[in-house]
Amino acid sequence: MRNPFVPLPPVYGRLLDFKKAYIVNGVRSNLMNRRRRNSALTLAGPMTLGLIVALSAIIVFYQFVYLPSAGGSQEIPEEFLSPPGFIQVLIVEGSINLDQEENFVPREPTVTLGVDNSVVWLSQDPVLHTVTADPGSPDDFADAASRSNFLDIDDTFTFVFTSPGEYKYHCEPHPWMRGTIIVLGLAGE
Ligand SMILES: [Cu+2]
Repeated sequence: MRNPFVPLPPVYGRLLDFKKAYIVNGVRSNLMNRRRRNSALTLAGPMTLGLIVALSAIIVFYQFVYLPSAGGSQEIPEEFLSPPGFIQVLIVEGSINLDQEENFVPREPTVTLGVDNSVVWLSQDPVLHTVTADPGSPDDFADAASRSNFLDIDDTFTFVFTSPGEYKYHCEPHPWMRGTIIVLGLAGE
């Protein structure tokens, strides 16, 4: 054992100072690393929140500002939405009979936008029937003329067509019952 009262040779003392400095610096750099890591962590929360807010803003802008203005040129004219006239299609009695030629009457009427593009189906049959858009129909018609669009006797279903085209439909429980509405633009195309 070294006698503690004997002073250390100068070289050994310097060596200890070096060790101390090394340890102190090591602790200091560890602390700094931890501080850096902590500040990175405290930033993560607000940055995620900011990202979510920014994404929401973009979605809201796209849906409520960009889309309506992009579709603005295709705004539906008032006379298309509430035309003066309408066409009636009857679902006649006995429509479920396979050998009965008439079910949707008239089977293929032509309507004109702004004139009579409102179509009213009226059931005269005590059997439930549907007016169901064929697959691939435009969304507005497909949504309204759904698979569950059941009509009992004296029930009506009205749909206002707002763009030209051929709209095919059928009866869900009796798929041999088929009809088409031909919608013309004002210019007759
Ligand atoms: Cu039917």
